[in-house]
Amino acid sequence: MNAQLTPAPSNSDLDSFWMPFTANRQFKANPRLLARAEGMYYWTADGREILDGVAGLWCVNAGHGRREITDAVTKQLSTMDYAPTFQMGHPIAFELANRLAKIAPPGMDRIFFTNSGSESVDTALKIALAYHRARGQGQKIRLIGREKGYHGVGFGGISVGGMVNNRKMYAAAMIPGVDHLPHTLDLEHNAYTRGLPQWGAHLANDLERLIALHDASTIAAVIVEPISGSAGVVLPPAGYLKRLREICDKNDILLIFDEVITGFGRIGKAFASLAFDVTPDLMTTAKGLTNGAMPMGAVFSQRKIYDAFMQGPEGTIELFHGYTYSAHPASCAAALATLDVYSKEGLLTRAATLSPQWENAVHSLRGLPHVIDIRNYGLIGAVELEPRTGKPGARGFEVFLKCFERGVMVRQTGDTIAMSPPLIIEQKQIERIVETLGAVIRETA
Ligand code: PXG
Repeated sequence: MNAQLTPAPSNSDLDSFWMPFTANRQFKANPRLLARAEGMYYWTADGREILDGVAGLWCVNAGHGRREITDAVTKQLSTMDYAPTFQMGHPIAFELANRLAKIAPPGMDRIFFTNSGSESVDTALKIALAYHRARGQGQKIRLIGREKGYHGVGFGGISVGGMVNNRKMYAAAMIPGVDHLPHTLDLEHNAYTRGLPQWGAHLANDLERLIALHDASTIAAVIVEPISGSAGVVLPPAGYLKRLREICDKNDILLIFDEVITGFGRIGKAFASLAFDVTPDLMTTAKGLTNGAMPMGAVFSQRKIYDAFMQGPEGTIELFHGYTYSAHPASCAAALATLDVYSKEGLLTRAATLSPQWENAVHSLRGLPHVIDIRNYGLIGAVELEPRTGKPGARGFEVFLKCFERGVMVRQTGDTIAMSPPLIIEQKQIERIVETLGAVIRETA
């Protein structure tokens, strides 16, 4: 095994890469280098096997090293490496959009391609503003996000997002006219809920308060993650998303679901909107779209929104927006092959089948030292630890590190440990993740 691996760089070789969302100095003093991946596992540069409890970064839903995807990308690159999609087109871009339309929530069959979740979010926000303007409602300019929301790192995304560290440095450049709903995490009422909390649907009514404050005529859209991932897994109380939908409908406000994490089978249906039976107007996706193998995102739009743009003279560009790599041929090939794998192996619904086992496994950690909450839905799980006094995040980081040293990769946000394994996971691997995490929590002061 070792022979196939790229040699690990020495510590001085690590200086030039300014790493994203990473404590660079701490990491470079004690690097964790992944060099190979297959199925449910990574191997480190020094040949250690690591069970992937997070699907890379919530994206490798069909497991690593899928030959079908690699082959499709290789074939596409050797047939046509790149083609523009501005005033030009290439067949598999249209094929992919048609395929996605078939699995989309009802009516969401107009699809705009991007390269990431962040770009999908900024695209959706722009479409929302432009949509109202196209209908002569150009005064609808406000965007409503939510506390603890994560919508990527573009200026639009951080403005509607609600993660303080992602916002405070850039406060001067936040887009104007944004307000936030309260988040729905409430340990006092909902700690250790299995699946959706029953308490808290009324928190959606805060949208009515914001409407009373700003007036519906100034509000373009509300954006929420159906389940927040980055904030440490925050679930929507039962009925909450439906209530948001009703209030938006009543007030001609677009509802945007950010499904970058929940899309492509993570919670047991193709999309959370299908699982929760609430259809948004716009839906942002990325990650699982290509199984993480190529960068790509997609914004799904209700046809009525697309149609609102298709007015006026036919030679007019209807939306002044797009990326050089929108619908990149290699990404389209990766996505088509990914959809084939999902469909052949039933992966878009497998999380629903595994969910009861997963739920029991993660909730078995209840009662361990410092554990203050456990949350789960589909194949998402989170264990929240009590922060050490004056050192928020320290206990969480230690647990993450020790799990990695014992061959299990989990994700840490503050003092919450989040898990979202590839959807191909087997019972034995579920047990190994939870046993390792449990053992580590037991011995972490
Ligand atoms: N929206 C949501 C809901 C996301 O979860 C993005 C947008 C941005 O996607 P890109 O592709 O631009 O990164 C995300 C990304 C974590 C973690 O640890 C989550 C994400 C990214 C990195 C880490 O929870 N989500």
